[in-house]
Amino acid sequence: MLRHDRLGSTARLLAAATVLMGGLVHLQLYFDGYRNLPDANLGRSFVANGVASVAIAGALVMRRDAVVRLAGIGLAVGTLAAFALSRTGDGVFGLRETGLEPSPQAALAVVAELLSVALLAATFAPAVGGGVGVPRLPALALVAAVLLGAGGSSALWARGEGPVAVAQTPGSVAISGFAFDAPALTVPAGTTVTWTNADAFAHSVVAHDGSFRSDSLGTGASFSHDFGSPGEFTYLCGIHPSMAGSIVVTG
Ligand SMILES: [Cu+2]
Repeated sequence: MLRHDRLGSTARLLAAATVLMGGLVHLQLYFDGYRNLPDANLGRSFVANGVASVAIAGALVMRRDAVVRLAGIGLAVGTLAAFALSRTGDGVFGLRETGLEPSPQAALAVVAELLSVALLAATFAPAVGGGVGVPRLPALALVAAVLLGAGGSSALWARGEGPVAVAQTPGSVAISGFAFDAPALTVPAGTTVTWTNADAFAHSVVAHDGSFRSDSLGTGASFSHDFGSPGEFTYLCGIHPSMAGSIVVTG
């Protein structure tokens, strides 16, 4: 019986760590750039995820109640659903990412949420048990949880590259803060326009008329297109469709 309690407590404390980790990744992404997305609901949802995660992680450490464990499962499942949604169609709240971008945050969060679901679901198995209140032996697990959360988040924050300097030359558009810094650029025919991503997040450049389309541009990457004939060319970011710009080519 005691053994079951310890198993359950350990699973619960490890789940506290993975729930915390998932929340910290969301907060880090928010402060690192997602707060700049035009749709404020995206930033709000990331902050809400972070706050809920910290609260549930704390409750998981202190309480064995089934309702807390169910809340943890609900949060993790909801986060995974939102993650899947952000990879399909129009995405969520103006955010449309691909695969496991941004790296490594996306992969970290997915693993953390999957582990949270698995560990918390396990506490409902009779062979594992829900665990006792605040256990003594798994205090080690608690320390490990805090260290994992703190270490992982500080590593995430430490790796953020500084802003990339982009020279303001004619025919250049810097991408920073989830925006094209020259959203309406006028150039003479024959100009080569170069977009450079100065953001910590991948972006792309996609013409509405299909005349040009970049790959996903990582930090510091650039894309150029020759504008030979006059006209107005509107474009957007293929990853964050709310980012838009236009090039007016004069004759
Ligand atoms: Cu973008």
